[in-house]
Amino acid sequence: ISEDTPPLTLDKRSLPAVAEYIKSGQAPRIVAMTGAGISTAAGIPDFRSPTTGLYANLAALNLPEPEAVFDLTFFRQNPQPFYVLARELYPGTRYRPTVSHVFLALLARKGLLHMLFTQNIDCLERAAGVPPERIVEAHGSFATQRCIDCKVLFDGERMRKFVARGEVPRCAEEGCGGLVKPDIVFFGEALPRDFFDQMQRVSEAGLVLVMGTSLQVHPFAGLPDMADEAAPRVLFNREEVGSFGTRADDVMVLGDCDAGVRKLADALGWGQELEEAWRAL
Ligand code: CNA
Repeated sequence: ISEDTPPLTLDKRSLPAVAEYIKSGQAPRIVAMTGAGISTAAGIPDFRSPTTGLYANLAALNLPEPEAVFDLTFFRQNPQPFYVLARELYPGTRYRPTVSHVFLALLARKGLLHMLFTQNIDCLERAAGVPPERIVEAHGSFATQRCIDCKVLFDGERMRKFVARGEVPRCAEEGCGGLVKPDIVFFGEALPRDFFDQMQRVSEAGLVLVMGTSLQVHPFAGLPDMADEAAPRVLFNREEVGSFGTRADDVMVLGDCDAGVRKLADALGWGQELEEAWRAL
């Protein structure tokens, strides 16, 4: 679209116009899609930012390529690098939700969050107070784990101890001894059923917020395109991604996502509430 193309739904392609649209009550169903970029301010590196990214840090582990850490064939041969990462990211250990996470929790508290699709495995959405029934963990989570051979579930408390010690757990079933892996989606593995069951929520959205993702991993990357043409889509990211900029109501807020989210919260008159909720965590 060119600059002269008029928006279909918004008054203008701007953040204040998005705030007005939300305040008017025309967007009661907000669907958010998030990625590693909303957690970098918490201290968890993302995958693809050149020098600070997780892939760059994983170089120290002598992986054939960084993606190998989430590759099942590699995991069978050498599960240790994954467990180094698991120890680092394990929920409830070291990281605190960001302003962006808290904003999503605020949307939920105000009854505006229809669904949040996250690619993250750090569980910071839950920690921020987004109700679990409003979250689709598209790439799985550390909540459960099982043997990669016999698929029998492995006890959560025992798992926590193994991870804390940096040890690789093995299946406790008689005669199995297979490697145990958290139910995090590795490359080539199917996404959780919940993702496909909830996908239709995107087409029901009156507003779509995409935050901190490079939109390079499929099928997640296709979600923003499932939105109705009349539903404005807002991108909070350091860079342009996906098909943003091709629709009449696409608004791009480039830069740090916490900064963009704070601007939206201010325009909504929620600025103070957001800061207080974030500090109270
Ligand atoms: P990615 O491919 O690393 O992309 C991150 C995107 O966020 C990039 O476009 C960055 O420019 C952008 N970005 C980074 N920091 C900020 C910031 N502060 N403000 C605004 N934008 C920022 O990550 P994706 O999530 O898109 O890739 C999908 C993978 C990464 C998923 O499978 C995740 O499981 C996986 N991952 C998750 C975590 C986590 O759980 N926190 C961390 C690292 C990777």
